[in-house]
Amino acid sequence: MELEHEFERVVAADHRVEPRDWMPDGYRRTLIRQIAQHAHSEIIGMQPEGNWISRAPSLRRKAILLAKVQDEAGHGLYLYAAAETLGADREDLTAKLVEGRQKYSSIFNYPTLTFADVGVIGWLVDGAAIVNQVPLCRTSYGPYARAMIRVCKEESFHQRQGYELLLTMMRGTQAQRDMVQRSVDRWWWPSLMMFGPPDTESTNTEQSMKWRIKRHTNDELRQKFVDMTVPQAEKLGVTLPDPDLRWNAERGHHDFGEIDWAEFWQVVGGDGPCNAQRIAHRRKAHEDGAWVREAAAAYAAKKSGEEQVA
Ligand code: BYC
Repeated sequence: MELEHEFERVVAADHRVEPRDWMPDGYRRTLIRQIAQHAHSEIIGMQPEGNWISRAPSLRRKAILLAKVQDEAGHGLYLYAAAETLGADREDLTAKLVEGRQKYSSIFNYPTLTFADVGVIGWLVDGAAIVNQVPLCRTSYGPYARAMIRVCKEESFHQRQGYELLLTMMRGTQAQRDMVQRSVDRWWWPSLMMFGPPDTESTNTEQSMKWRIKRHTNDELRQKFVDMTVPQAEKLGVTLPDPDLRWNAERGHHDFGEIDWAEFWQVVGGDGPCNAQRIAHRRKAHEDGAWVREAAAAYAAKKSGEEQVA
């Protein structure tokens, strides 16, 4: 009872819960679920853009893209480390991912068909990620909140590189402008789905808000993203593919059309355009890396043996 009161006091005072503190089992389970899903998203998220590294149109674009994809690997690693502070086992999390027992963001199950998709992922996907993740810098669990600070700084660079790439293409030929518009048409709705199901169908939001793991609901963040993105689209000169999108002066927000939730649940359920390919690729990379893990473990064992002798 006393431990529970202390936990509630820490959360209510907006202080951070730390790894050695007592916490309810449900709080620990929810955090492991969300942080693991977040880590898996970063790691699987390397694939759609990684597809274009060898075909980037210039050395500069290739260097930028390589740096961005490497950042994503780094984000995945901080997040797996944060999950480990809760007692999760890294090997077990990877096994759950490749066996389809843990989720990753729906957005990474869509294909990258043209180089414009690299720009649109930066602009819309990283833009959505920032809106979702900036409030997570104030999430109640200390290691997750601290990881988010660095992640958000890097995401901000990712978002700008995407927007800058699109501005360059929009100043180019008509074919380039058409390529950008088609890419926006394909990524707009899946980007809105990144924020999760509507609040009325979100099973975890209420409890996660009470524990201050989540600081805003899915619909609040989705609305913020739409409001932020509309003027950026205007400046860029692209049309967002939603005939119902318009400013509502009464609400002080943009209204937007109905999201295809059947498509969302289909993709989350494993049946999106690229789910099988993404998981097969991840499984192969994990198997191909077995020798590195074995060598690292053998080296660590040898070192600790040497230390004990000394
Ligand atoms: N995709 O109760 P709800 C990046 C699941 S990576 C798949 O609202 P919650 C980047 C949800 O897990 C950014 N599944 O859940 C990387 C739950 O199922 P379970 C990734 C989804 O957790 C590379 C069920 O639906 N960001 O930026 O309260 C390149 C009901 O949902 C999705 C994060 O992971 C989805 N979109 O809220 C470029 C942020 N949405 O687990 C960029 C951290 C929902 O009960 N995560 N589900 O079986 C979060 O903020 C929250 O977990 C969510 C969902 C807002 C995503």
